[in-house]
Amino acid sequence: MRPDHPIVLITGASSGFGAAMARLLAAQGCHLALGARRRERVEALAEELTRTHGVKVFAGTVDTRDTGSVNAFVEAAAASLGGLNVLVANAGLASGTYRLWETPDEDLEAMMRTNVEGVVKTIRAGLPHLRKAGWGHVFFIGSTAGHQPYEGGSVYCASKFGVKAIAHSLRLELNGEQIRVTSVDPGMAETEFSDVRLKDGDKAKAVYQGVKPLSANDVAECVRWCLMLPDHVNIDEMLVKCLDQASVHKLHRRT
Ligand code: NDP
Ligand code: 8X3
Repeated sequence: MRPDHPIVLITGASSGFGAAMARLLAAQGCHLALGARRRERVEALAEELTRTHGVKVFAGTVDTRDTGSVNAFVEAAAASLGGLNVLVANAGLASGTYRLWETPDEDLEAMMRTNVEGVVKTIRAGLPHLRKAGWGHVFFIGSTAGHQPYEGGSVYCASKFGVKAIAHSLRLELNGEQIRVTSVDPGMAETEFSDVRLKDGDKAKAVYQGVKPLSANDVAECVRWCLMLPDHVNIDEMLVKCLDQASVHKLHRRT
């Protein structure tokens, strides 16, 4: 049975979806392990959530591209919190909007190493703790980019198609165990995502001009809902877009 206070590990908790999930799940009584490279941000969030919700929060630095860093973070989190029930492999990024033939190695490697390798490393390190607990839930954060490719997104889309494949394989591999596997796949959401991708605040703002995009909290709510369902119910994939986004290529912009 789902514990009354599940212990949830979230990567990429310094911003956007990860920070919003931490806030929403703390309000539900979940204990949390929060990781990202920007330590001061996760520490400040941990302090806020311990104070406001009285839950246990472990905050640590993790670079999900690095096996040693991931293993150390996961083991320290499990030791500090007394185990783990839920993994949210959220850390990820898009870097640039290059056509394939223009893509620099640096951006190619950043996306594939974080979005694909980092997700595998996080789940590989965390799964033994879910098995030991006897009840678990693994969340992938995919994207509409893992359903429909677009120009200037070949590598990012490939990474999110990769996330989809990994989620499907893991669900098959875990069949028969009390560990659910869900991929929450959002469309455009206003976080730091476009600042990171475009490295230009004005261009990042323009992405959302005239549109009401998803918020980080909307996506966090999807995770919360999937987590709180009865034990025998597994949401495999949740494709969620704002109403203004009918597809990757069709957006309603108010002028
Ligand atoms: P943000 O840029 O706001 O957050 C990204 C988070 O990932 C940050 O906390 C960042 O922390 C962390 N991160 C990045 N690289 C690493 C790394 N190597 N090691 C550890 N943490 C890392 O973006 P979002 O919240 O929007 O993105 C979260 C996830 O959602 C990503 O996987 C993204 O691809 C996906 N997504 C986003 C959508 C959107 O439109 N916003 C839509 C669909 C999916 P730090 O820099 O401190 O390490
Ligand atoms: C982020 C959504 O449309 O920028 O995954 O690829 S999109």
